[in-house]
Amino acid sequence: MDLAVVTKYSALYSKPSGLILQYGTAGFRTKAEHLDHVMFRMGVLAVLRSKQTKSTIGVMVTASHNPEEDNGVKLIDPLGDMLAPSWEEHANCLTNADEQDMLRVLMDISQREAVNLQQDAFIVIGRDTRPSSEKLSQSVIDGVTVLGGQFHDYGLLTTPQLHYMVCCRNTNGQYGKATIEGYYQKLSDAFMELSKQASCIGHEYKSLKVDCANGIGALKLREMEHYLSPGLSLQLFNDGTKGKLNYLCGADFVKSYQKPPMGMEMKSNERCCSLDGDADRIVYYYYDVEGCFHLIDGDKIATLISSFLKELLLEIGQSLNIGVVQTAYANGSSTRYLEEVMKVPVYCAKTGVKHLHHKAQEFDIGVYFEANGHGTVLFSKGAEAKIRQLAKELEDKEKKAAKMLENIIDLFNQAAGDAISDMLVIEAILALKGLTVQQWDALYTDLPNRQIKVKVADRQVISTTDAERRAVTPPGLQEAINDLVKKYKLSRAFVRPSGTEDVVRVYAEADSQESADSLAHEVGLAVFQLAGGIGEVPRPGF
Ligand code: 16G
Ligand code: MG
Repeated sequence: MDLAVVTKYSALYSKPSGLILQYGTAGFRTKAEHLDHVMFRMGVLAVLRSKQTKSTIGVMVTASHNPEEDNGVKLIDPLGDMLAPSWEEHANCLTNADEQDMLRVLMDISQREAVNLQQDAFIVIGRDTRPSSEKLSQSVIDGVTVLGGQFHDYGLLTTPQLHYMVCCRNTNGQYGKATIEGYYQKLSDAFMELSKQASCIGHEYKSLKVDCANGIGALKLREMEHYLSPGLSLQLFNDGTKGKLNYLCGADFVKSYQKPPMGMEMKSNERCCSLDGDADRIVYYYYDVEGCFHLIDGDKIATLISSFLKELLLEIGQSLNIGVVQTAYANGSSTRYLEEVMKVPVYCAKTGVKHLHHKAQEFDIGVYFEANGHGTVLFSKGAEAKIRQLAKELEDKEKKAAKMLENIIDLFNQAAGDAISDMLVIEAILALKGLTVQQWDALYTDLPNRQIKVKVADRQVISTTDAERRAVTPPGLQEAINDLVKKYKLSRAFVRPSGTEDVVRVYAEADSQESADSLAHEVGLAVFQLAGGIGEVPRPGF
């Protein structure tokens, strides 16, 4: 490796002075024009990680649900999962190093991680549809090649598709073929097999309206459509031909504002869903006959999926342990329903997919979803082998159930939560159980809730414990929250510093919307007073 060349190239991607970025819950994210040096350096870092693990590493260029002008990057580890925390630290050091220190930091990381610089490296790259993404992914490629890494540029991909490719490449194709056709084939085969089991698929299960957030999901669903025919026909909205990415549409918009996306034609009781800008999140919704909007979020998706899995496990007589992982944002009604009605154990993890994913790996079958629609199901190696064996050995009804479970294993993207794969699982389950969207929604009623943001001088003065459900600092804040919560019925509230925005997030739920709004406001005021608030605390509902 010629270090002089690294220095020379690095200078072409000079870091804007004073810019400090953090590898947050989902990688680096900021305005696209500030990211050139980050991309180059993440290309370099991916090569080091690949040399160290002797595996293919992924680099995804996307800022997910953020505005079109933003961009971002994240690295994907060998099993298709998120980058290991110690390497997130390396990513911070390398990205924030001044130009003259960049090479020293690079060598320091190599030494600390015992990277053999002579080892081969292979990187796969994907990008979303943002206008800035193509150029930025070229900067990643420059970073990869300057350190002598080999690469394959998949071009436009959803984030979960790149996770899938990395997983396939590092498991010798056992997980699937590392091509876009391989991905479509694997998912659609499993979906079609499942659909065949639905005794009489009514017309309502054959079509679905999808809001694609004007993003990559639209392109990829168009490509996939014919693989799903005649099982499911998709009507795509916000497909990127007219509107702006994530603008007044997409899963984040629908979940945050509890309204339908712009540009969607919805008739009452019609099942609709929204993906986010990189298609790793999904929420469902419908209008009832009175014109009232109903959101079906990640919590209800987890409930539908885990109840279906539990039924199948009962049929095949297996006591594989199943656990559901949520975050503090999960609606209290969903947790109660899962624990008390469905009798499945529920665990709470910190916000951010990697924390849920990690926890879900502890079970034979780990179902994880954030309320915002990120999630998937993980099957342990043992559980998967057992199910595949039973699908061969069992007979009649039991065989059918085991085969369905086998198809479900193949239909989930176990490398990462995937809106396309989740959508197909949900569609299959609804058809198999003959459930309408209203019946699904009626499993339980969400407790009214409210989220607000409070600006403070330094959000890091807030630290939390117990999976973000209790504040440790500043002193007195948790006591204040406890006193406020006592004033309302069925109430709960917590605060946490955001991992993606310079704000403190406040969540409150209670027996009525007025109470939830008022509790959120009061907790916001406590944060403002005790944590150095700036500006004003939003007053929801007024
Ligand atoms: C990121 C996370 C998401 C989390 C959100 C929280 C991934 C892929 N994405 O988008 O899981 O819900 O951050 O944002 O991990 P916040 O910290 O600003 O509330
Ligand atoms: Mg996303």
